[in-house]
Amino acid sequence: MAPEQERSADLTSSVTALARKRGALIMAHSYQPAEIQDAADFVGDSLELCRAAASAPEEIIVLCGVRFMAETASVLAPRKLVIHPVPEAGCPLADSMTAADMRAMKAAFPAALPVVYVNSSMELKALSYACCTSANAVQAVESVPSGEVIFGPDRNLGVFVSRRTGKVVRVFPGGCPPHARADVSDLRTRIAEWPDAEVLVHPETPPEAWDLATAVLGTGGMIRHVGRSSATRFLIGTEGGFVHRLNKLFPDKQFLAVGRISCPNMKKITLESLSASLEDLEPVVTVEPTLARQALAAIERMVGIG
Ligand code: CIZ
Repeated sequence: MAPEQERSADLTSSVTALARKRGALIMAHSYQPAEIQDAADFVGDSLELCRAAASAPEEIIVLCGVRFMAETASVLAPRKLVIHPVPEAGCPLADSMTAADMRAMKAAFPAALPVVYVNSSMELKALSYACCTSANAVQAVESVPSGEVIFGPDRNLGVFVSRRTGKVVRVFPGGCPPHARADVSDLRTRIAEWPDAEVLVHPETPPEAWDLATAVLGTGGMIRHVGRSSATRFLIGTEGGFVHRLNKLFPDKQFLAVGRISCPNMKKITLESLSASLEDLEPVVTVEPTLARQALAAIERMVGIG
């Protein structure tokens, strides 16, 4: 084993031993670096992380992802200690729509009920009827008891949802910078190189990428699609870290990340910062209790859908 690999393996063993000593559950988003996914007890998308955080017996959750994920887990599991190892790991998409933007849209479209992507601030969730993830955005919008919906912050996901529901969807023009700038020419090149491959792209990518795809899916949907498919090669148009999860789940199939989609915030947590968090049981995520109460109904709707 190369010295760097040996060091990483030692650190992973000490992180998992420390987690057991503390009675902590390490949860990682599917976009986290490979070594964080390998150290985690549970890896999943936002919806799976929320559900697991709420139902896990552990009192301490160390959430390796971006900040809104840890905040959402903390609202769903208010009696647990939720730790987010690197508080600066935020989400520009979540920051792209403010509460003032939402109030302005509500004033402009008074008959519309808001549905917000989970990649949003707690203030936005508190102003919304329901939250959703890419796994249940279509069902969440369909479940709203109005014919008109405000959708934010992700424009591409909003357009995707509006094409697949019978609702009038008022879409806020925000975006995930790495997904919105996906390199569609790279996608075309890889399709020419692997003509037999199925092409799976995320709905946060631009519609030109959807036009080249076999299916447009969130990461949970991609996993289910690969599990059912007889294809052996897949081009994956979402954050590159996800391919590690696919390789582990489906060792007999081949995956290639396409579109050069890389989220710098998802790469901020390291084995060292995870270890320090377990040692000190910090930094703890807190959400102001009144705000948490106001956001809970929208978050619970999300967890109950799909
Ligand atoms: O829902 C999530 O966790 C995100 C950010 C993407 C996906 O499709 O899993």
